[in-house]
Amino acid sequence: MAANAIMAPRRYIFLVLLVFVVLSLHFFLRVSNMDYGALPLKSPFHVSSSSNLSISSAIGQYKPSPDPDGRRANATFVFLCRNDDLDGVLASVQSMEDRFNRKFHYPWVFLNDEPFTEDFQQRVTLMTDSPVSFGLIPQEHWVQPDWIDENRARRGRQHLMNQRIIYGGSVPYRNMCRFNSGFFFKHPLLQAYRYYWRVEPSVRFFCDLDYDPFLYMEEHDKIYSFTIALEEHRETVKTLWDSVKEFVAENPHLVNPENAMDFLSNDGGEQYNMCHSIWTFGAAKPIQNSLNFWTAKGGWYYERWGDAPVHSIAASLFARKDQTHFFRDIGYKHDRFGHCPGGAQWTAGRCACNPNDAFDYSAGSCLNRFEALFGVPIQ
Ligand SMILES: Nc1nc2c(ncn2[C@@H]2O[C@H](COP(=O)(O)OP(=O)(O)OP(=O)(O)O)[C@@H](O)[C@H]2O)c(=O)[nH]1
Ligand SMILES: *[C@@H]1O[C@H](CO)[C@@H](O)[C@H](O)[C@H]1NC(C)=O
Ligand SMILES: *[C@@H]1O[C@H](CO)[C@@H](O)[C@H](O)[C@H]1NC(C)=O
Repeated sequence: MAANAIMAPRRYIFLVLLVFVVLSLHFFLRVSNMDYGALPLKSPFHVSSSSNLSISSAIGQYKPSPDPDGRRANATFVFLCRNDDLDGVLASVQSMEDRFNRKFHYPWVFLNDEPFTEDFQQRVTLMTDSPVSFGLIPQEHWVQPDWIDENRARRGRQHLMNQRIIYGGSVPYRNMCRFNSGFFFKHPLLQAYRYYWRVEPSVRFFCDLDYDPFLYMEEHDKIYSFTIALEEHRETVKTLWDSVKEFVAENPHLVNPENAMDFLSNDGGEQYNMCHSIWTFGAAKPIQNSLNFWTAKGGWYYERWGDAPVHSIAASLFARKDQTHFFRDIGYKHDRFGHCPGGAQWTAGRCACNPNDAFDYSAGSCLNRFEALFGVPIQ
């Protein structure tokens, strides 16, 4: 296990610099106090430190927030990926920088279950003048735990393969889902932040974003947000809802009285309707209290629970419904799912997408159920 950080304060407004120095120190102390193993790093960006962690300065300068009052959210991008994902990673980072972050300068955190190569780090760092850090995920946050009954897990994988469910037979995909569900925010590089904007390889951001969605989240007390809401493959979450009911029965006080149960269930909570949203922004809060419970169920391995249903369910039940936000103005494409704003938002954002191509109200989308929470009639 190891983690390494490359942080990038150089010069600029004294305050920003100071905050950054303090933050860097904080990271450094926090990280170097951990019992992590050595990670060989020979990148030209790296300066050896006294511990087994290497800290270095990224190229470029740290710039102030474009907010008139200089406000900035306590937030970062988080990008889980493999070395082989490099091309898609560069495309995503460039798209984000072009449409949003070249003005806002939020930091980037890249995480991997294997050490990032020097080539990877160098080429990614070139895409941005914001601070960039690369971290290694501790084994215990990634691999299938020993207590999982492998025979049962194998039967589960075989079952989903027989049903031809995507990633049905994949263990790494399950590791990824478990990590994304409840472990990513435990990484030392992410502990310093409250909000995360999750980015994946080969995604595209279609529209200019001229305001700060992180600040929007913070100022409006949002804790979860999305651009795409859809139905899950039923077979992958067979026992998920029973687990939810069990947890709720044991912890009724954690359920928010103003919850979004009607997004998840068409019958008041008896059955799960498979609706979930793919989280874009999130805070760790909704999932934290229930994480040990989910973990103990082993559903990530015995079935193929996705991180999106787990996050959506936690946010929908443990937070107020108005703490989940649909970013209608963020044009986004991930695989075959896309969201494109319409009308004035499309024009204002100079969006490079066709509003008619949006998945929003197609079959399999759950956006209408989300909007119904706020009184919009289901179409
Ligand atoms: N480091 C690492 N990252 C992974 C691994 N598997 C998946 N990821 C990352 O996890 C994210 C999602 O994985 P994908 O394989 O792209 O899954 P997808 O088809 O996009 O599926 P969804 O995101 O669930 O819709 C991407 O950011 C991947 O780069 C892995 O084994 N190791
Ligand atoms: C640093 O790494 C070396 C070699 O792997 C190891 O022997 C040593 O215990 C590590 N030190 C710390 C502080 O982790
Ligand atoms: C940002 O949020 C993290 C996690 O909640 C917290 O530990 C940290 O103190 C916050 N930082 C600032 C500058 O508010």
